[in-house]
Amino acid sequence: MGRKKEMIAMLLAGGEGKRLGVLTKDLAKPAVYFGGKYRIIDFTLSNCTHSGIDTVGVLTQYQPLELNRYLGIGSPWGLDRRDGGMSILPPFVKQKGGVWYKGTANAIYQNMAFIESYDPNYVLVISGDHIYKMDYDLMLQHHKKSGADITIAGIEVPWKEASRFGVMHVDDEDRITAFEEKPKNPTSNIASMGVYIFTWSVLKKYLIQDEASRNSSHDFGKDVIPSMMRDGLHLSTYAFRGYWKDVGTIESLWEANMDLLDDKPSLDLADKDWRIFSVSPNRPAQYVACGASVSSSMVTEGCIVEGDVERSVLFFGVTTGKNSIVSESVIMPNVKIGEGARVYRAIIGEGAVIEDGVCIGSPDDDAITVVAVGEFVSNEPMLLEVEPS
Ligand code: ADQ
Ligand code: ADP
Repeated sequence: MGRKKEMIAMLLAGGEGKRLGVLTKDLAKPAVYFGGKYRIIDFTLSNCTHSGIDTVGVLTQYQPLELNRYLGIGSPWGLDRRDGGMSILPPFVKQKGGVWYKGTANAIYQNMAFIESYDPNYVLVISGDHIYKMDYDLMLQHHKKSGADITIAGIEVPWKEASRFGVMHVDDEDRITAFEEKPKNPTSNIASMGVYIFTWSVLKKYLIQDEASRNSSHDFGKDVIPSMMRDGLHLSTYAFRGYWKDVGTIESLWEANMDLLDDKPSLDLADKDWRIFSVSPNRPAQYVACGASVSSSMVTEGCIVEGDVERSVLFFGVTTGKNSIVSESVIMPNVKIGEGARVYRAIIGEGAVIEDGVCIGSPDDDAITVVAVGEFVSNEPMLLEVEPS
């Protein structure tokens, strides 16, 4: 039994990550590398730390091994504490005859006893696949002031992307007047960020009700929120104006990495007041050889650059051979790029080997090319092409 908490966080980290394809074959999406030094989940966990949230349940399911190992006991995020701290919550642990998490709402439902043990007034539900810096405490103040049953963080997204999200109509008082999950033809471009604050007593009632409903997919966006709307509950939005990206697709993962390379990136990773905590390997300093060049790029520890690197992110332990070109690409840890190889607009999975002289992608093509984790690419490459959306 924990001590009473005003608000605890439940971090959904168990989605399949299908749209990231070969990058998530053996790896949960939240554990995918991001921005040279990080994994995606570092952002949400660091947000919790900075927002004064000391109790976080991490719901895992799909390919959790490496994620679990990475999270450890939560020390990098200051969550290795006895009172609260981080708890990893896989399915099945509850009781005999447990089942896989059927959907996001069911995942929370199955962990109601965990939540109740802290007797919280509010529950923050967040995702492990978003890149952003956000103070959840400000959102909680907004939630308390409005007296809403649920507050959904919202952000304006480009119209062409709106159909990837839950979208909402809001009135002058931030009240949500309509909500639609991933509509084909969106009528609003205010997207739900999938960041929710629920008044726990209300959520509890709806989780129980949703669980009993036969034709529910037990998902927040598809089922629980629409049913709260239908019942006339008070749903409020908290307008978030900073940088936020759902990196659930190859294009968005690539774009979010490229965004870091701008002169003045809209997501400032150097912000001393909002550090993103992570676990970094202990490697020697990066080395840029004579005649090599690096521009507008992030090159991290243990890299050896002998070729040309421009507008790219190189994670730890990447080597690039003489006369090679790496351009507008994301190179995951320990990738080896051979002599004379060329890599354009690509994401190369951890530990892949690009042999001498191989060409990946093309400078004239908008599509992002992906090379699988550990793949060995010789002159007859097997590549997965992803069309830009
Ligand atoms: P999606 O991005 O489609 O939409 P969803 O598939 O519901 O999100 O997953 C949300 C989070 O929960 C992800 O981090 C995922 O890994 C995790 N998850 C999914 N299934 C899970 C399960 N069974 N057990 C544990 N974790 C699970 C949602 C909302 C939209 C909103 C977008 C914003 O439904 O309304 O616009 O997020 O990105
Ligand atoms: P405009 O869309 O014309 O620039 P505003 O920014 O003032 O106007 O927003 C109009 C309405 O949309 C307001 O009620 C505001 O609260 C809401 N709104 C604006 N941005 C967001 C956001 N990111 N998330 C949720 N609601 C928002």
